[in-house]
Amino acid sequence: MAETTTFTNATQILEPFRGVKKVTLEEYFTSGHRTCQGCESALVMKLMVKAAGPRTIVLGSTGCMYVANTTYYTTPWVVPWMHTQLGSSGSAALGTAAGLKALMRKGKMKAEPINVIAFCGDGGGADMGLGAISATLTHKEYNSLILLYDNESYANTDIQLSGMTPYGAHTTFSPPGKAKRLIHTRWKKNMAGMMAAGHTECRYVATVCASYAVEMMNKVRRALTIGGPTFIHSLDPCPKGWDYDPMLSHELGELAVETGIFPLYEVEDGRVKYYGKTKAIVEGRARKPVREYLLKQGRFAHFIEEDLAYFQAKVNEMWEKWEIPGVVSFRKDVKQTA
Ligand SMILES: Cc1ncc(C[n+]2csc(CCOP(=O)(O)OP(=O)(O)O)c2C)c(N)n1
Ligand code: SF4
Ligand SMILES: [Mg+2]
Repeated sequence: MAETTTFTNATQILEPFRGVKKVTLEEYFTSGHRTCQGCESALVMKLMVKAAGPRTIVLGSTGCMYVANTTYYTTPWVVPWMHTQLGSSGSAALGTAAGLKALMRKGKMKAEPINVIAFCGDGGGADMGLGAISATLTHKEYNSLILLYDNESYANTDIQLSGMTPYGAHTTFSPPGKAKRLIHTRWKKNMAGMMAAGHTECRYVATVCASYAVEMMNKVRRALTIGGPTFIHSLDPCPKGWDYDPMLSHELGELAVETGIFPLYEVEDGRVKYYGKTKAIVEGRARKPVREYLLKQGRFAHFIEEDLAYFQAKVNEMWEKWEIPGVVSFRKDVKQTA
């Protein structure tokens, strides 16, 4: 029987990669998947587990990153991987982290820090599994990372709209028609801001985009080493659901950031830090017009000038009116604070 050891919240030591040449060569998500050409979510899986390294358990809720990645006899996962129910990434992360800790405490396995990462799609994470993720983020005694890969639809079941689908987008649940041009008129949830604002003991929340691969991997490394439960929201262009040429995936990720639609930031111990192109925007660089991003995608092909203007005004509001631009939408009541 293994030795009994007191096991606290120790984490692995994963230093940030100082540039692309310093990134490790080993891959833990390799060939054998069947995602679409240009699928950014697949790239996110690859980068996520590359950053985490071999002593990692990955748990994945139902969705493209489960179904396309685990067709019988072909799996790209090199590390241990487990499927969990669509709304259960939070429960799976917490249960696995707690189980490992208990086994180590009882001496039934070697005491060592093992990364626990649970990923979920926007449907599984921001809609169905929100409660379980929220609970996990309050359990500071267990180390885990929940990574929400956001392709902005229930993609695996043929592109139904989710609470993360952008305003006005054409999905199979919101086809534009003659009588009604826009079926989906809800604004997208602010997941990372919500997680950071509502879980004050969660030490690390970040937004990432795989178009900025090294930065993305370094945010994963920070999330895995700070201790306790952490959350990352990744925006992933999806050629099938967003309806564009797969070669544009990287460019669309950049445009989402450069237009200010998807801000890149991290909240560490309650402190907000913008990074990359978002930091430049905060420091005064002009945002690109949202039309440069929207009109490259077939899901917005039915937009008229009025729709583009509404979308632009909402993004402007996020940058010009929010208490913490791009992060926290509350505003102080001027009368009370004056
Ligand atoms: C409880 C439950 N309801 C419905 C389904 C059917 N289903 C499987 S994958 C999926 C889409 C999930 O969307 P998302 O989480 O955004 O992941 P994506 O497919 O976009 O990668 C749905 C609805 C299911 N597996 N379980
Ligand atoms: S539908 Fe989108 S998320 Fe799913 S495998 Fe294809 S590109 Fe990836
Ligand atoms: Mg999705």
